Order: sequence, then structure tokens, then C-alpha cells
Amino acid sequence: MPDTDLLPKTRAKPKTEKPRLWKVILLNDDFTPRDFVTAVLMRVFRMTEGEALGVMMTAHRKGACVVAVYTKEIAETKARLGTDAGAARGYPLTFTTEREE
Ligand code: TYC
Repeated sequence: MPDTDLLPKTRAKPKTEKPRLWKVILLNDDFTPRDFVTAVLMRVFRMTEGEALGVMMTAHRKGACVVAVYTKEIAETKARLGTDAGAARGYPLTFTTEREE
């Protein structure tokens, strides 16, 4: 008779939880030049000029625009890089992060 005591008695619980993602959001302001916002989006978020123009104009018209989603650490780093790029030139350009539901 086979020694069934050696077989596992419970199944491994499947790990199905997905990593939480964080949105990077671009906020409009009245001072940062449009071409500067577009250049920051291209450099920090690796967008084409067309993509960057679309995001910049959406923020300009609606007040804010989701730029991209990343894991928490990457979202926070990119938001800081974008905000710092504006601050270095004296602009109030602001990127924030928000957890996705
Ligand atoms: N509203 C700015 C202007 O008219 C341009 C701008 C667009 C600034 C989007 C920020 O997130 C922004 N110069």
C-alpha cells in the first residue's frame, strides 16, 4: 500500500492579487508654457510629440489629465521628475499621483 501520508493534504492557495497601479496626473496652471509642458511629457514619460500635445491640451482644457499608470515607486519618481523640471525653470507645473481603484 502506497504511503499516502507523504502527499500534501492541502492545495497551495493561488496568488491572484494584482499589483496596485498608480496614476500620474498632470494639473493645468496659467503660467507654464505649452511647449515646455509638451517637452517634459516627451522626456519624462517617453511620449511622442503627438501624444504629449494631446495630454497637454487635455489638461489645459479640462484642468487635469491622466498621463500614465505605473507601480507606486515609478509613478512617484516620474511625478517628482516632471514637477522638479518645472520648478527648476520657475514654473508651477505639477504632476500628482493617485492610486487606481
Ligand atoms: N495653461 C498653460 C498655458 O496656457 C499650459 C499648460 C497646459 C500648463 C497643461 C500646464 O498641465 C498643463 N500656458
